[in-house]
Amino acid sequence: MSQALDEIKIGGLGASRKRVEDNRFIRGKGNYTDDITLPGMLHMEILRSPLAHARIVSIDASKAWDIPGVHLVLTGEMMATRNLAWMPTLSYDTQAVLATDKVRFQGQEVACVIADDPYIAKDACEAIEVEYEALPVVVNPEQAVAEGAPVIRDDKENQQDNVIFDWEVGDAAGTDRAFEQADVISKLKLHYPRCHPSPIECCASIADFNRATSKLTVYMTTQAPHIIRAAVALVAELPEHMIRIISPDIGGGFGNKVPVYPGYVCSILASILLERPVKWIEDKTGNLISTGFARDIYLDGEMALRRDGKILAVRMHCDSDHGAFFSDAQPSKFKIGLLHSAFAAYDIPVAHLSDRGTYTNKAPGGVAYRCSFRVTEAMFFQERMMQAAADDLGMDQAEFRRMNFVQDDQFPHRTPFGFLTDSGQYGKCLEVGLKAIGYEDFRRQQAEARKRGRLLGLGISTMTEPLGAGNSREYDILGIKMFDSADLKVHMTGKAIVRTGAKTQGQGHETTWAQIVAHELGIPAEDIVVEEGDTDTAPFGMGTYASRSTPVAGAAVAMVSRKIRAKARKLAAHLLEVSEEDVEWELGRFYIRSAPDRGVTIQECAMAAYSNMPDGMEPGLENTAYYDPPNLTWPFAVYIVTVEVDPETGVWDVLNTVAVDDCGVRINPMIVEGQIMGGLTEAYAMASMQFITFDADGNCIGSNYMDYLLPTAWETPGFELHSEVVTPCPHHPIGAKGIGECAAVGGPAAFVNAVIDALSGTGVRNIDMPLLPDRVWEAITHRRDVSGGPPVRSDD
Ligand code: MCN
Ligand code: CUN
Repeated sequence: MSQALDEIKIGGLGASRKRVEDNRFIRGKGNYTDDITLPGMLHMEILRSPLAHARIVSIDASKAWDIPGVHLVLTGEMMATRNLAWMPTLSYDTQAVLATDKVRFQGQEVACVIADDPYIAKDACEAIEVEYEALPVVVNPEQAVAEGAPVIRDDKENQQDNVIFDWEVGDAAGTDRAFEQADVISKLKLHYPRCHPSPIECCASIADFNRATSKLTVYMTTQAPHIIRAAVALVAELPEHMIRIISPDIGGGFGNKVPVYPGYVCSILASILLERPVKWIEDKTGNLISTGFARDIYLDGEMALRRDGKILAVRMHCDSDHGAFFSDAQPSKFKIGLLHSAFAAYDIPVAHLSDRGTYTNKAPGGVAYRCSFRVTEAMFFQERMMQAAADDLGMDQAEFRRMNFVQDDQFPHRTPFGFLTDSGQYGKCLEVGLKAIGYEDFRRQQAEARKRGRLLGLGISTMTEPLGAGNSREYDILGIKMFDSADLKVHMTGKAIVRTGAKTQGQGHETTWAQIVAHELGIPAEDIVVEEGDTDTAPFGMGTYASRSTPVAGAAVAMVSRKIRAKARKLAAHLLEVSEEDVEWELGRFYIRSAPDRGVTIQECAMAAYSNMPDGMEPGLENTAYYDPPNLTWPFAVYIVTVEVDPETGVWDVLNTVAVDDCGVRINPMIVEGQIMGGLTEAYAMASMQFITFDADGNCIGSNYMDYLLPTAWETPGFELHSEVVTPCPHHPIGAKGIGECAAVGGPAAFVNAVIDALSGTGVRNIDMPLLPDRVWEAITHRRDVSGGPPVRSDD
């Protein structure tokens, strides 16, 4: 006589529940950092370096101090007296907070002014006189390692050149042997240009130090509030319990808001010195010119192939450009992010990968942008290489991938670089994608069109991404293990609040975490409020990036709900006057096994926890779970794009885009689709229009939205999404895998592959992103690759 609730109706697992956070966002009632005004608040602006590399001869701030309304001018010299001129980065490097000796990239922070309003502060910045002595500039890895290159990081005692690291992974000797056996060796060289996450809201902080209570409260746009609290405690030597970091609503993060930036540190010090709240709101140029960039990597690789299409080995070398400071947020053990996740979906016996990281006179790069560390570069190279190899073999693109996939019965599978993948149905995803795009038909149309001089192309890309960093055996940041947490309090009326160590920036956690609790406890999702981002109330967690929230914090939400259910079962047994073993559970209700119509709801159990608990039981119904995942989750996706290229102009239009994503069990299918569409939009932008480049003097080109292009709904093509392949994650409590970045990771190669496919027969193997019409036109007209670095737009 089951009275089980309908999970979808209560907003549980699989419900496309409307995003609860949108209630305030679409009414303009969001609470972003810039919406917050504190009594007595002052405003901070930053003076940035106009030069990319220069010695600082002198800084004279006297005119700035004289401007009425100016309260403080901070320079590197003053920071140094408090040991704050430099700060440690998340990758065991150091980064200048305010320059003392040299400036090392255009836009570097040189001084700060704190004033009554931001306009006075900005004017005062302009009144600061800085004398620079220009130095030779390095703008790419090749220049960085050239004979006689200036040493950018001469501040570091043992740094005699511009090399940050030389990292390798895999089996070099085994790979050499496999290459000797190859029938065909396919080669590919490409550049993944610098991109910028460019969230609509820039970085911001309001530091509020209260001398009377000794408490420092900082409102800020961070994706990882607890990491910031730890960093402030360690760097500024303030007691951790006296620091409260609050991330209010965030207007997009995309990885840009993971690192610690000088603006945060300066606003904190200014507030301590002035004993007043200090607000810093970064402007768009400041954001584009100085905060964490992504990619900027030269990839050079080759694949050893047997004539029948079997891949025997892969060899890859990368030169990655990290800018002036190595400030990647990445697991400490992996110097190249997770670039070695490349080729995880293919059954490749042996491989070797090396990467040399270099300093250049550019803003610190290497931060991930909608990417688990450097997975995007890995998947891009992988799928471009797969296409080139199939072409060299004269094999069908789909067939070549299909035959080399890790097959469904090969899991768990050890990848050539040592990851353990645990589940997937790669072949099935590909079949669904091919059917949806009408593969055979399109190939026929393509051949027909070719006869009439029209260039049609089809690009396939697949990706499997290691999401959910990560199990504490392998993953840490600065030694701190990468688990996450959830805290659940069920009130006496059966309503509840859940808090996690993650921090949503638009992903919809306020909606989806409630759905996990609803699924586990039968409490309707609308009765559960989700709160994140306040270190005084949220349990410790490593924050939201690398699509780790569902795999780690989301798992913790399920686990804490189960702890609550275990206690509720005891309460139910007490209320029903039977022993616990006689109690059965169905969604939202316990009942007596032998008398199913006698039962109590989860809400009745909650009331009993406050009013009628058994003797000896601790009152209340709340708990916390810390979750250390046994492995990463491995979502898989196939993206297929068809295009038409205009041979006269190089302009290309997307005809169709098909996405088949398998992220295991979907908590909220609508939110998952939103994530995929957003990711595909960014993928299209990277492939077609976005790059940030630098001229020979290190001037940043792309520091405004006239040069750095964001696609609007007008330019963005439509996407057809498929959700029929579901391979639950075997170790995640509800079988979910991450999804937040998949389409941005796997998408770019599909667009590029489609354009290259349209040019087949011309001998063109590569055009580097972005595939601007002039580059495509150049490739068509001169029948040559257009690769080897970013396009430089300059006036000469
Ligand atoms: N989800 C689901 N079912 C799954 C997997 C996820 O319903 N099987 C839901 C989640 O519950 C969550 C959303 O989809 O509401 C994304 O979940 P997840 O894949 O766990 O990713 P995170 O929440 O950790 O988000 C991080 C990821 C990253 S790293 C970047 S960068 C990015 C992205 O999310 N930045 C974003 N998507 C973004 N979307 C918006 N709107 N804004 C950003 O800044
Ligand atoms: Cu990788 S950009 Mo997201 O990890 O915040």
